[in-house]
Amino acid sequence: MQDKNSLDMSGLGELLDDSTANKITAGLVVFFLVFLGINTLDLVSNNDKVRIILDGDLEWTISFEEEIVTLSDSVIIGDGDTGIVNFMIEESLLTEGYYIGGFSIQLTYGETSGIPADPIDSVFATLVQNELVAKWDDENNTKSGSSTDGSAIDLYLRAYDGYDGSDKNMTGYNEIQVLEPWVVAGQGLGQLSLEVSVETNALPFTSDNEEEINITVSITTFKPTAIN
Ligand SMILES: [Ca+2]
Repeated sequence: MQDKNSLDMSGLGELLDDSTANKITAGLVVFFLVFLGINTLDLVSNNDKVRIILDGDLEWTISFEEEIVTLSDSVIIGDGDTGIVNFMIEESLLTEGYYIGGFSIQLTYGETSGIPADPIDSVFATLVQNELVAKWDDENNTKSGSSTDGSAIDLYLRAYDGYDGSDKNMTGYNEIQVLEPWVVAGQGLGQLSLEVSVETNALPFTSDNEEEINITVSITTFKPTAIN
């Protein structure tokens, strides 16, 4: 009677000894080499893309759509007096998706005494630094000005860090990341406060003791868009 185990063993031994086993092994090795090769090629061809994604250096252009929101007021200030004119800058002034870039403030006046040949008065204006969220120390600011000839006084206050309206080149992973510096909420909000003084100039024996000042605040608002 033949041993069943020895039969199986001989069969296994045959398989192992046989070149078939070597062929299978060689086949597997070739398969893995090809597999590895394909993946290596794939990695090499994708290397640039992979590197760009990992380094986050996709190039983006941020452009800005602007909307100007205008507020105005007028104030009558006596000779030698200083008045305060306030403008509340609230989120409700803004179109959804817009941020405040900065404030251009213009003060204008004429001679309102009604006295013929009454010389024009002098006006002085200063932006009062307060809790309003702005770049108070920005080099582009003009926080005070004066006029002695009736010409307009132009002031400027930057609200948003780095915003000047021109396109910006950014690098980053995606749109959300590159837009991040341009969607900071709360910039420019608060009370915009102006100190305005008047010194009248009058003809002898006439009374010119006040002047009316018109103030226009143009708020530059912007909506950023990223394109790559
Ligand atoms: Ca005058």
